[in-house]
Amino acid sequence: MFRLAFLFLVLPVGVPAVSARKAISYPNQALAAAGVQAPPEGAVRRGATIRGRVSLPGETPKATPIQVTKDHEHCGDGHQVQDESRLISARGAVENAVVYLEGAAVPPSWNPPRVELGMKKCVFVPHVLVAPRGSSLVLFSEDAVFHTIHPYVGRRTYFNIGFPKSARVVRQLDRVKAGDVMKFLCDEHAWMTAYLVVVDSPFFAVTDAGGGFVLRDVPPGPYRLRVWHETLGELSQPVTVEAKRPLEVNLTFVRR
Ligand SMILES: [Cu+2]
Repeated sequence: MFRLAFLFLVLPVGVPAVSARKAISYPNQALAAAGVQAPPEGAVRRGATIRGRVSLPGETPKATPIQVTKDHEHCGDGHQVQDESRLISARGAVENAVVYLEGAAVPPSWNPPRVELGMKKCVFVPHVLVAPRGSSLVLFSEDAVFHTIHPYVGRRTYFNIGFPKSARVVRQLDRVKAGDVMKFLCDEHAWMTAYLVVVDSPFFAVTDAGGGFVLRDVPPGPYRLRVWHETLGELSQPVTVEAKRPLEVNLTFVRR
């Protein structure tokens, strides 16, 4: 385990520096697609976009693939699965970090989104999720082998559902609180893990392969930007959003 501190940098910019081509969660877009009411119109009209990147400078040894030890005919790719606990590029980009804005008021009429966690070839997909308390969690299996979805909050079992074959189940995230991290295991396959970070904010994302994230339509105001990563730990820093003024926020884990 790395021992880490953090540095940070906030740069107001006119032109976004981070392209967002893959696997970023855009809360407002996702909510719109799900038919969920957006934040109040006035706030959005004056809102700003926060873009940034999460990184860990320096050389990180390439993760060793995890050996599949059971159900070889269904699981993994070539009897291996990727270790997604520290997907860090040669340039230090940190993928699968959760980024969210603390202190952002959730409008009373705002409906939490539905988030999905699947099982494909004996891997949880995606490996990292973020969702507000009260969200619906859609669980599904595409595999013909028996799985369980067994999430823990700390040492407490949240539920344990068996999936003898392809199926779909919906559960509510109503017995968790902001800041809880749910760890998902499968009792049949020891290598299967996933994480869900519970937040109390409508502005959240999971970083892409370039370490990038985007939070759109953030109303003006002071906030704290928080980052959670499975193996690197947590970062946070204050940010102040001004009306229609884009922010670039780069958050950097440091080894020591
Ligand atoms: Cu399994």
